Amino acid sequence: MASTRRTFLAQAAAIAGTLGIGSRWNQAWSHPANWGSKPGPAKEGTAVMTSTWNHGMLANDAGFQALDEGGSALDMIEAGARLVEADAEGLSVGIGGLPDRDGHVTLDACIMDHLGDAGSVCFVQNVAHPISLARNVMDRTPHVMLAGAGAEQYARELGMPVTPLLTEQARLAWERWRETSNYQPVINIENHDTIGLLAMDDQGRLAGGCTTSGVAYKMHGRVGDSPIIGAGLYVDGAIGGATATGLGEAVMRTVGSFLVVELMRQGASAQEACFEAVQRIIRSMPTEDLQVGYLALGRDGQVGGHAIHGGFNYALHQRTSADTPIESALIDASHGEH
Ligand code: SD4
Repeated sequence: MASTRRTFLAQAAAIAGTLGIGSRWNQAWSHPANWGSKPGPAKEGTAVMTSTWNHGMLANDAGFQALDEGGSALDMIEAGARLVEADAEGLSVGIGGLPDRDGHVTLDACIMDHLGDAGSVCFVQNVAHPISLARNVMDRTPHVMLAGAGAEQYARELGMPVTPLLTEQARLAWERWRETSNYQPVINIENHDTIGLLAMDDQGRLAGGCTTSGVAYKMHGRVGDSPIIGAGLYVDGAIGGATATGLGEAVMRTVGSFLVVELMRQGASAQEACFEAVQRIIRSMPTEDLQVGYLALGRDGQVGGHAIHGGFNYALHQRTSADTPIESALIDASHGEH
């Protein structure tokens, strides 16, 4: 890659200051009048990419590489997601993802651009790169979403490899789980199933994507928030984008990513909007045993993230002008730590 890169690992408090986030949100969410104006226009040449969890660092690297090779924000998203989907060691997302309770790896993914175009696949098996399948649904079909066998059939028609995705490591983990068969999804930094990605390219075009193997040991046929436009992902080119990770049922019930973007439209910062969307969940259901984290990118390049509980982080790569190197950070967005 042409740019030199400086990598910082930082705690939220330190980094939030340098990124200009996290100062007013804790009062502001309940006082919309205090919110600032909605995101201003992007500055030319200031690309940003942010992705959930530790694997977001490598995804963002791949995204910036795609950008350097002449790609758009959509290409950044697809490249970042594909990298994580291809990682057979990680027990989440794409190859190596943990199966459902019957031992089937079933994947969900979606992608959306600044024009509001969107593509999605859900409950798809044997396709290692559901993000690319979702992009093909967006680019080449009259539909937004394909499910299950139909999505797999479309992958075959496109000439994509169709092959079983259950690795030996994931099969052994499933065998161990079957000794108790206790469905209790624990979602935190060490243990999650998804990557959500948001990017803005140097022309200020926004895009987002989300790809997952879904919560481990779910019922066969269960689909979470990740492929649902408005729940696991939403992008409005004039305002910003948002993505979710965590227990999809809570995100779907509150249409979380759409909510985050609509709050930004009303003037909330990316950080304030994520905070308020988390409060909606806390106010509407018991949350002791469930985790949800939101990540948002405003059209002005500001990034925010917030979660119900500790143990949520995201990676942020940004270039402040066309000539500056990419700065990379891994940000702890745990509840109460901003
Ligand atoms: C789902 N939202 O299927 C996904 C799971 C997830 O980290 O994000 N896990 O509900």
